[in-house]
Amino acid sequence: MAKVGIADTTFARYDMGKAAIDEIKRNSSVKIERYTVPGIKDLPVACKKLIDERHCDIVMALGMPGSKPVDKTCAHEASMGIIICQLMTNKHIIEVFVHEDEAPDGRELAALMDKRAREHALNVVRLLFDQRSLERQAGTGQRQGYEDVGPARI
Ligand code: RDL
Ligand code: RDL
Ligand code: RDL
Repeated sequence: MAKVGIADTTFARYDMGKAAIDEIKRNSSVKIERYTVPGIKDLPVACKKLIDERHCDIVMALGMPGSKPVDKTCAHEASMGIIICQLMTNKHIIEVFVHEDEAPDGRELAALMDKRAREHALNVVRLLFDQRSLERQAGTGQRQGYEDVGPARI
């Protein structure tokens, strides 16, 4: 049975890990391994351990960069680590970051975090079991959490 790793943080203001797990379970039968760490800079090694030690086939890295400049730097560093981990392990890590300042208030932030986590969870199921469905969506302006932008036309 395929195994999906869920790496998430206590820094985030919404439980995106729970939302992602719920969406994955609704749409597939896979085993889930969860690893919660304090913040986004701790995600790369959590992902690597999920792959190397807990034998996950694919991982989701869920986190919330704060709104201050230091948090944006932190997010960039975390992303670089997550990308390096993918190259080291040759496994996909779907990064689900929601920046705290993407939404005007806590209520909309929670809704955005829930929706982005669920939409990327579906991307994980597609990457595992139905890559052709992603191929069919190529060039269609998909977004996660927001409305899709749609294709540009000549
Ligand atoms: O290793 C412990 C911490 O350094 C680590 O958890 C950091 O990711 C925590 N952190 C910051 O130090 C910071 O300045 C976080 C943010 N900003 C942030 O915006 N989002 C986080 N963590 O999840
Ligand atoms: O791993 C899942 C996503 O994190 C990954 O697909 C990103 O490349 C998605 N993405 C962003 O998160 C973003 O902030 C993209 C852009 N911006 C972008 O400008 N163009 C993209 N993806 O193709
Ligand atoms: O143009 C508006 C948004 O698409 C843009 O701000 C994106 O960069 C928002 N975004 C992130 O900041 C991010 O860290 C997105 C993702 N991750 C993502 O995974 N998927 C998105 N947007 O559609």
